Amino acid sequence: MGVLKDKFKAKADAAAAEIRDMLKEHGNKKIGEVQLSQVYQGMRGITGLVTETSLLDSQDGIRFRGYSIPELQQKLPKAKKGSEPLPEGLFYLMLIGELPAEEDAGYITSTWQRRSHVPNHVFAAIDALPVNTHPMTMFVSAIMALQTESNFAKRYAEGMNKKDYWDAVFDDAMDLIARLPRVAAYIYRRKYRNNQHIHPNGLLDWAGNLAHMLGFEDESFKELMRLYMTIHADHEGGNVSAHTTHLVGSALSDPYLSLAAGMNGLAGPLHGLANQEVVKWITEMQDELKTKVPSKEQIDAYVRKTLSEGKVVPGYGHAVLRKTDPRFEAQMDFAKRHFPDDPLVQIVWNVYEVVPPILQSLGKVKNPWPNVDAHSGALLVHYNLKEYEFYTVLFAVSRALGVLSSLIWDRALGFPLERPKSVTTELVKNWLKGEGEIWGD
Ligand code: NMX
Ligand code: MLT
Repeated sequence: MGVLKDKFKAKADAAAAEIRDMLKEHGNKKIGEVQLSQVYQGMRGITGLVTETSLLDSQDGIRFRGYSIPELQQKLPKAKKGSEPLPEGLFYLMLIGELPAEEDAGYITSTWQRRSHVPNHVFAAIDALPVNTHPMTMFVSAIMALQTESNFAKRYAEGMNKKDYWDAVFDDAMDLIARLPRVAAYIYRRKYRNNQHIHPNGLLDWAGNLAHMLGFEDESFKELMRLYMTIHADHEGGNVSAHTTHLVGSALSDPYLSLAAGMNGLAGPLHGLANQEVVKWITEMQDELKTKVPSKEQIDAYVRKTLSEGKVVPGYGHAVLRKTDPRFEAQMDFAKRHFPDDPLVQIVWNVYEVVPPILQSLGKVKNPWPNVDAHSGALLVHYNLKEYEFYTVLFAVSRALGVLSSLIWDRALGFPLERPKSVTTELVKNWLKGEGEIWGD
C-alpha cells in the first residue's frame, strides 16, 4: 500500500501548505451572512465545512473532483468486459484528486482483497441480534464490533505523534472498506437466505465480489453494483452521513467509531433510508389499490392521500439540489439500457411524471424533483433483491468510500475539533431587543 500512501502524502502536504498560505493572506475575508432563520432551519445554505472529495451544485448535481457522473462513466477504469465505472477508481480519484489509470484501480482492488478478512467475533455480534433486527442496526453493530481492529485506536493509546494521525486513519479506512462487503453480504444471507453464506471470490473486483457474496451472479447485476457503489459514494460534506462522520472524527474518535456514527445518520428516513421507503410506498400503493399497475390518475390520488396524512413522498425533494438528481438519471439510463419494460421501473417513471407538479403546487417544497433514492430500489427488485429493508446497507457500503476518504483528508490537513456556537431563544430575544450579541467569539 506504500505507493498509494506516498502519493497521498505528497498531495496532502502540498494542499496543507497551500491552505496555510491562503489562510495567512485571506483568513479574515467574510464569505457570507447568516440570517436568523437559517440558525433555526437546519443551517441550510451556511458554508461551514471543507470537504475535498466532491462538490454539489444545486442545478448541475454532484461532481467528484470536478467530474460529473456521465464523465465518471466514461473516464474511470472498468471491469473486464464491463462498461460501468469501478468504485475503486472513484476512491482513487477522491483520495488523490487525479483520474486513476487501470493499474491504479487494480492496485486498490487487490489491496482491498488482501485486507478483507473479517474476524469471527464480528459475525458472532451480528448473530447475537434477533433475526428481525433491521439490517442497518446489524450493519452498524458490526462496524462497532470491528472497532477492535482499529490501528488508530491502538496507536493513539501508545502515544502516537499527531503528525501520524492521517497514516493510522488511512490504514483503518482501507481495512474498513475492504471488510464492509463481507459484513453486508453476511447480514443479507443471514436474514434473508437461511444463513447460507457465500465465500468471497478473490478474482473479482470489490463491487463484483459484493454481488457474488450476496448471491447474485448475473453479470449485469455486477455492473449495477459497480454503478450503484460509484454514484452513492459521496455528496459533498454537509449531508447527514458525511457531516456526522467528519464531526465524530474531529474528536479523534477512530474511523470505526466515526463511520458507525455517520451510518446511524444514513439510517434515517429523510436520508439513506428513503431508498427502502420508496419501494415500501409503491408496494403499499399497489396493495391498497389492488393493482400491480396503477394508472397515473391513481398515482396522483395516492400522492395526495400521502400528503394529506402528513407524510412525505419518499424519494422526492432535496436540501440542496433544485433539479432532478443526476444519480436518478444515471439509474434511469441503466434501466433504459437493460430492462426498459420492467413493470416496477415503469411505475417509478410514472411517479416521476406525477409527483413534481403536485409538490410544486404546495408552494413550500423547494425541490419537487426526484433524488437518488426514488430509483435505486426498482433496479434491485428487477434482479430479485426484493428485501427493501436491506437497501440502505448497500447505500452505506458505498457511502463509506466518500466519508472515509474525506476522513483521511481531515486528519492530513490537521482539521481541529468541530464545535460551532449554539444559542438559546432567550438570548435571541434579548438580542432582538438590543441587549447583547448572539455571535460567538
Ligand atoms: N414530500 C412532502 N413534503 C415535502 C417533501 C416531500 N418529498 N420534500 C419537502 N417537503 C416539505 C418539507 O417537509 C417541509 O414541510 P414543512 O414546512 O411543513 O416542514 C417543506 O416541504 C420545505 O422543505 P424543503 O425546504 O423543500 O426541504 P428540506 O431541505 O427541509 O428537506 C428532504 C429535504 C430531502 C429531507 C425533504 O425533501 C424530504 O423529506 N424528502 C423525502 C425524503 C427523501 O426522499 N429523503 C432522501 C434524500 C436523499 N438522500 O438520500 O439522503
Ligand atoms: C446524499 O446523498 O447524501 C443525499 O442526497 C443527501 C444530501 O446531499 O443532503
